[in-house]
Amino acid sequence: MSHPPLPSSGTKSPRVGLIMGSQSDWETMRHGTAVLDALDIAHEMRIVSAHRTPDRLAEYAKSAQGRGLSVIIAGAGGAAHLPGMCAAWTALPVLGVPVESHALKGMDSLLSIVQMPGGIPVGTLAIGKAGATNAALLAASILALSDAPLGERLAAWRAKQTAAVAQEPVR
Ligand code: RP5
Repeated sequence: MSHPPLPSSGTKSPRVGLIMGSQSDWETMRHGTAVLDALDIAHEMRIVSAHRTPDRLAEYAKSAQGRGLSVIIAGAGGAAHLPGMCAAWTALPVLGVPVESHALKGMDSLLSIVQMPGGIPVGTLAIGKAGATNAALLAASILALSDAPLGERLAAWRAKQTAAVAQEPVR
């Protein structure tokens, strides 16, 4: 089965694949995209549901490495098996972002993602915006191991963040 071209940042080949289980996850996962954009990391985004589009997931994950991706960020909520099933289909690093759910405030998502049985790892981040942000930063750190210019951009991003922290609180 073939898919239409994936949306990616710019014209460069995507190095990070950012997938989410539903359009409703975008509000969380957009924070990861923002960081990848800020660090000029080419990435693609796609809605891939482990249970609603299982064939799409298998095809996406199995083809990821061959298409040049180095890291996959997978965000999902509720019974969030997307990151784990993605990791089952690829040896690429998979970073899981638990999306905050309505029923259980994301605890269900967190435990679904973090409690992978030994043998198939998923690097699990925090629930929600912080997790999406940190997944992108962690992807950047992984890529920077073999990309010195990216390492410099990441260092500059962190230095800017440090400089933005005031010495005293505003009263
Ligand atoms: C999961 O179910 C998605 O990752 C999403 O977080 C959650 C709810 O999906 P929708 O019912 O909003 O499509 O598969």
